[in-house]
Amino acid sequence: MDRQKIILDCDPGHDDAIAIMLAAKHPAIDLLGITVVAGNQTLDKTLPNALHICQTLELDVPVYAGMPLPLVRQQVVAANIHGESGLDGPVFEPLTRCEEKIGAVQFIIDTLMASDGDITLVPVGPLTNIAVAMRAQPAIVPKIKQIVLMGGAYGLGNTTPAAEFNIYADPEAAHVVFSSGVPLVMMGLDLTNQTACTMAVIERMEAIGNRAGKLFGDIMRFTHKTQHDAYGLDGGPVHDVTCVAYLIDPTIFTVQDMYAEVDITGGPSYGRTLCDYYHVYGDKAPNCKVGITLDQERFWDLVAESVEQYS
Ligand SMILES: [Ca+2]
Repeated sequence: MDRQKIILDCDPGHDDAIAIMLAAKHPAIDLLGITVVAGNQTLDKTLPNALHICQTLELDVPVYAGMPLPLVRQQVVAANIHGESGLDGPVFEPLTRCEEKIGAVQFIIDTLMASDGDITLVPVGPLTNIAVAMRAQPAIVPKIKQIVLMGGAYGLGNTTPAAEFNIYADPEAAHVVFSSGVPLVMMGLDLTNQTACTMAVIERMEAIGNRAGKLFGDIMRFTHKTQHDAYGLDGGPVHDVTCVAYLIDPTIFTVQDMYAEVDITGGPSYGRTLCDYYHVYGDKAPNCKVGITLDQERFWDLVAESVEQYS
């Protein structure tokens, strides 16, 4: 099996933590680095959260600090879902891991420029780091194999009626990415809300009995409650995990080619991903594969297979 080289760009975040869990150990993935961005919480929280996850799981993957603020808009965070720390629930040991000396944007640029065009970017937070890297060094754009991102929706938003959180948190950055010409895969809420992590799933992962299973339980028991209270869901969806799972086994998913763009006009639909589901534009070629459905049983089997990789 060819291991797929990826950079995971995240804002941990409960589902981000599970995405790291898969990306770091699944044999199909070669995780080159974790770049962190502000999103679910401010960067001074998401960065230590990423380091805590790596320390707890004993991962030696490098972690890079990225952009602390969105490009244009006022900062918004998702404390209603992820708590004050951005990763409420687990109790961590004191932090001994440190971030790397160079920043996330520089790491993304350097790594892509030195590559043979075989690296996939997996952004599962606001797209600030990716957009800044593209603007700082446009020569990286044709080097990116593809971008598999969590964000947006062709249906309803979760932060405004129109917009999903990751895109709403930095619409201008998302616009840079969606209009870049890089092949995109968009796992939006329509797809990711099909991954509600029920108590049965939590108990299954905990029963594996290793450090990853325990962390999975500590994390998902918290979002089980917040997602139920906020959206009436049966459990917390592991939105971000779908991107990593898609790279491991795309046959679990159905996707549809669409033209997608981001509303940056600042009106009530600010931050909406407009997805041309019915190809009504006619003259705008699809730029994005948009996630539609997934096979839940095979998805959770894949997550369990990843949790089992840990000691
Ligand atoms: Ca995230």
